[in-house]
Amino acid sequence: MMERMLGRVLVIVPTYNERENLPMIAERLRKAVPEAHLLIADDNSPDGTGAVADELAADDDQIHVLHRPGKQGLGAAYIAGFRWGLQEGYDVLVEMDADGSHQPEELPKLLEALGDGADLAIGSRWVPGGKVVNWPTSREFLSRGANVYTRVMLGVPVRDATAGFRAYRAATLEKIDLSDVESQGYCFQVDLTLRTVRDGLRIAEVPITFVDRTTGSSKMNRAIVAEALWRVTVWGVSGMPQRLRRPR
Ligand SMILES: Nc1nc2c(ncn2[C@@H]2O[C@H](COP(=O)(O)OP(=O)(O)O)[C@@H](O)[C@H]2O)c(=O)[nH]1
Ligand SMILES: [Mg+2]
Repeated sequence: MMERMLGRVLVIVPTYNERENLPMIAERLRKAVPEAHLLIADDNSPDGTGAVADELAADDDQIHVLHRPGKQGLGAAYIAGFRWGLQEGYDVLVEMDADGSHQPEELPKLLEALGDGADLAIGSRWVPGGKVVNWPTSREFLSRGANVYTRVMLGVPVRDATAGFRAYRAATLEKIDLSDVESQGYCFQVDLTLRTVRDGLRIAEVPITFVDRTTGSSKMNRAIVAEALWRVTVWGVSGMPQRLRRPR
């Protein structure tokens, strides 16, 4: 019902070596939000995830696959997915991980927030009601620290700016300029959050329960953390004169 009001929904799932998770997440999504279409953006995973994706798409005309030549990072995969989705005329574009950390059963809450007027709905671990399950303490520490640093440096009024379970209105992605996004790794999420805030668009944070993966392995690494730290620092320092003149 909510989906009908919002128009056509495309859920983009980036994959790199998620062969064992992909059929599970596709099935759960199709059940939880039957109207939504799924776009799998695979970076030519060595484990054959791309072929699994093709099999799923062959059996279901609401499943689509974007084959990318190689591992170019989460940000690049999403940009390609967004471009595909905008070109195909979807009204809502969702970001969701393949490993089950983002529960498709919670997607209706994000779509509701868009229905209530948000331009971007973020599934948030760090607002009241948000939770993480089975995450190692080190990862929780990293995520909380990254979010405190982001808030201090950028002044964005968001508790979970690094979150990767989100729903964008197509109009939001059309307004924020995607052509000059350089973020390759997970700081892509912060990048788009900042652009959304700077364009004066409305962000709603919806509490979610983030469940650590039980199959496959995380692609997070030091280079991804270093890129995020570097870029957030540069954005923060370059935006600071403006923020000092325009106190909130
Ligand atoms: N296409 C693509 N997907 C990626 C890349 N890096 C991570 N992913 C996917 O992004 C999602 C989140 O990655 P994950 O390793 O679970 O990150 P974590 O949850 O922060 O440990 C998963 O679906 C990954 O398969 C990449 O370089 N390219
Ligand atoms: Mg994960």
